[in-house]
Amino acid sequence: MEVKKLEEIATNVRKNIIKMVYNAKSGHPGGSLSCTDILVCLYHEKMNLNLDEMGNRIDKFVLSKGHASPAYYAVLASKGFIPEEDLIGFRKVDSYLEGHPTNKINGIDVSSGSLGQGLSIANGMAISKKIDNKEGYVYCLLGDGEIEEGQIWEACMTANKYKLNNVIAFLDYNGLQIDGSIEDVKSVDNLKEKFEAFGWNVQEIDGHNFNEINNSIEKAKSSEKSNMIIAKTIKGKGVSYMENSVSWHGKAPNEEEYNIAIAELSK
Ligand SMILES: Cc1ncc(C[n+]2csc(CCOP(=O)(O)OP(=O)(O)O)c2C)c(N)n1
Repeated sequence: MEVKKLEEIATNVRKNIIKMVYNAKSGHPGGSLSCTDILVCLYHEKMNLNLDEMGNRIDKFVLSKGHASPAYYAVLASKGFIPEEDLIGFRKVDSYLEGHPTNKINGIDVSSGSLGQGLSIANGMAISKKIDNKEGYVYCLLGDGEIEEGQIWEACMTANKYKLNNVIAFLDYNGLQIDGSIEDVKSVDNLKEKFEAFGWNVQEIDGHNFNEINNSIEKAKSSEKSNMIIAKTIKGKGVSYMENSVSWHGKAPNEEEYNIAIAELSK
């Protein structure tokens, strides 16, 4: 697909993120907007979403940073897993689109939201594929604040032990956490060297550049090791007053802010 088309899809996803969070009066816009381009590239360009003879999806995806559910739901809607008109029910009591993803939703295999667990689940899926000699990859999206959880590093050791070269993880490296920068909360510096020391193949890319996202996945597929793609991103990407601002981690825009956001994304 042409980059221009992917960008159009991503812009529509970003508008839906803003609409969902505004309508719910709660949710996480910043970290949803930062990972939008990665999700769009995965679902519209790279993942094999067909089912195998046992009814399992060939490529799997785990949203470990489950609070980015608005981005996930909007991308699933853009692929037809969820009716787009259902998005407006996000976080409402009578809607199935809960604040964090559940595996009751069409297209979602893993419930998430408690940070730190997704990579371990992805490993399990990848080991299962190896045992059954199944094709396909397990993609996992992590937050940079999330990797301050110890379980992530245990999962890195596990993936290396079992030589899980069918795991392709993305780190949404936006530099911000829930209430400060990742450096201030618990510094995770020298990330490339850290993941390499855990036995992973590591790439560093611009997480808003579709060509770089695309190429990094192709390179990962030819690696003998588990893959960590450190994607430099901007928290709140696409909405000027949300960009690089920790205050938009988990807050809904008011009516005026909503109108500005939609106008900016419509330019
Ligand atoms: C185990 C656990 N502890 C705390 C939280 C609360 N929490 C939600 S989002 C978040 C910050 C995550 O930061 P990051 O992974 O960088 O997310 P992003 O900036 O990409 O939104 C925290 C601490 C949680 N969901 N799970």
